[in-house]
Amino acid sequence: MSRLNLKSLTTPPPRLRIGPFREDAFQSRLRDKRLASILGIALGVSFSICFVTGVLSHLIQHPPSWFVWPSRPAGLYRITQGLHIATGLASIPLLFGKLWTVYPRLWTWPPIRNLAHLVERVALLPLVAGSVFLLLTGVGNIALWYPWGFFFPAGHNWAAWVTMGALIVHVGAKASIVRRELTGSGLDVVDVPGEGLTRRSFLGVLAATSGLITITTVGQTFRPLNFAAILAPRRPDVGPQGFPVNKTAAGAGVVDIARDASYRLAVEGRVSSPLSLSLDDLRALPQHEATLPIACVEGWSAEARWRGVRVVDLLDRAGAVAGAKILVESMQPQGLYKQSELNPSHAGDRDTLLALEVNGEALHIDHGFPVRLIGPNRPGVMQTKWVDRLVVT
Ligand SMILES: Nc1nc2c(c(=O)[nH]1)N[C@H]1C(S)=C(S)[C@@H](COP(=O)(O)O)O[C@H]1N2
Ligand SMILES: [Mo]
Repeated sequence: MSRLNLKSLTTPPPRLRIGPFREDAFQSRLRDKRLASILGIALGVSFSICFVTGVLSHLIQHPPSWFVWPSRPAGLYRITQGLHIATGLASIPLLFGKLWTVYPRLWTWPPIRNLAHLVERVALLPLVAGSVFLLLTGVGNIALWYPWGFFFPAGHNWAAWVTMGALIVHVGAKASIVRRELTGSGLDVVDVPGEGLTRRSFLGVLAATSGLITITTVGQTFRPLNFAAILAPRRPDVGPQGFPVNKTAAGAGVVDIARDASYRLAVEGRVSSPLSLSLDDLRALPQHEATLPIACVEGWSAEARWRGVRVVDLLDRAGAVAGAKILVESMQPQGLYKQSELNPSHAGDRDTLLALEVNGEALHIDHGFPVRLIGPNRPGVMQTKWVDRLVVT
């Protein structure tokens, strides 16, 4: 093929050589395959950790029949969800850097070379849109800011599967380029000669930005960095009785019923002798203490010393069928989180309590007075407050 022909195949016709199609439209020497490969690997790792921990959190809250989340180790969910939020936040600068590096390639000529190229390019739409959507809605959610009309967990989960599908196509299409770019000289960031920011500095700025975001937020769950958590939406040590509240008693509409002296805890369903216990009855039962964290899905966690009645003791007393699932219901009249489920592992754990006290005081009403559920290795959203009924199912 003559030089002329080759040129006419890889550049647009003259009348289209405008805007981003101009030959000199993108001049930065930074936008090369090597930088794109390094950022691609970093994002691949952070997105994968974020995806696996996110799917895990979803399975724990909506368990299909084949999935059983154990009650031990007690702090495992605190770690997996901490990682979910931390990797998501750290991905933000990396994604911006990656999009800046590769977007000139949107204007390559010819737009479509063959079927594989078409598939690869079509997959970019869900990949880029999905990634931006996931990081934006994630940040919105941890800031309790919902400027959208859909239910966050469902939309976020659905987008994650689409994005990861597109990511697999993308990795398949780019694997050989990445291998070529990064083998031989390994991961060493050799710079192309010329002026302006070097590749090494550009990566350094992105890494530093990700690191700064991590250091100023991860203290919301990682205690040693608590002092630096200036960007965390929640301070784990700020709130009544020294830890945060997501849903207040007023917000849940339970202020009056929670304080009503005629309070009774019912234990019913598949039991031989249903129970109806007043607060004094509960206080008269054997009390047990456990130090357990509230690990909110939004990424903050706070440990406290809880004291109350073991759920397993109440189930024994009521003669509940063995190995059953337990529905934990609150007095809250409506809302998605007014009840939660205890699988047999959680129901049978000796540290799963109906707590009456925290850190040596009666529960604050915003922490669930008169009675709240607290158990090891559960998402915060399943630590139901203002409990008035256990149903053995
Ligand atoms: N009844 C009820 N219990 C609830 C909630 C709720 O909205 N209603 N929110 C949950 C969430 S999302 C969290 S993180 C924890 C927070 O507990 P705390 O306010 O004691 O820190 O309570 C959980 N228990
Ligand atoms: Mo939560």
